[in-house]
Amino acid sequence: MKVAILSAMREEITPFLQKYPHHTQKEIGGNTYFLVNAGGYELILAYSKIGKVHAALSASTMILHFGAEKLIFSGVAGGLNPSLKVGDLIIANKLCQYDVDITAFGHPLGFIPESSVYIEANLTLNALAHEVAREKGITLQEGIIASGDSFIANREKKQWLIDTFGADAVEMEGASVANVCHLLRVPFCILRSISDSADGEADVSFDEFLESSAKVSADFVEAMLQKGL
Ligand code: OS5
Repeated sequence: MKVAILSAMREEITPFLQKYPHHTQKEIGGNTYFLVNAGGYELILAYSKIGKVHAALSASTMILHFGAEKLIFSGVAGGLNPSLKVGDLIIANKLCQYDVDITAFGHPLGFIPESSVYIEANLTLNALAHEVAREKGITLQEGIIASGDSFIANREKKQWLIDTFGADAVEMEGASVANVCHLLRVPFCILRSISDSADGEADVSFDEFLESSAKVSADFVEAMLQKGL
């Protein structure tokens, strides 16, 4: 089975490249795609660069060019729900683009005609993630992830995301990947480990915990692969 593992930043995909050092690589559209056969899977690994446009291009390339049949996003996020601390894991049950605004036409924030505010993740992959978490004694929270093209480092914006979208975590790519996968009918799972709390100290926390939280997420994805997608 061809499985895509996508991250946004080099630091988020590096733990996978360390796990699977014997890869070949191909450049498309300014990104490098790393191809590896491991554990009975044909893995396609990449980091997209930051933001929704980059992530959508990479997800599309992984599916339409490389033929990925399932996609897992692995990386870090800002925690909005106070129960999420640095290093904790969250999988999205649904995702929204908080920066879509055509409210001038009477639509709710985040809504796009012929689409919807929220895109739902794949129940089977999420159930597998919960099963892995249970077996390994890892706490895995499921919740709403809000995506937009801003690094949130502000208490008021954080509260707005919670109040407006019921969001538990914030990042800059997940909802665009979810949209691509939904439209191309590829089951996906968005997994993130918390690097910061999207507040006034977020930049410092992010720099400190990017690497360690990225590894938490990557280790969990590896366990999902071992369990069997
Ligand atoms: O990919 C972006 C979203 N990620 C999740 C995330 C997040 N998103 C929104 N708000 C938060 N509070 C979040 N916490 C975690 C992480 C990433 C955030 S943008 C980080 C940019 C860091 C950076 N900028 N320049 N460099 C690093 C140095 C550099 C220079 C050249 C080439 C590469 C890096």
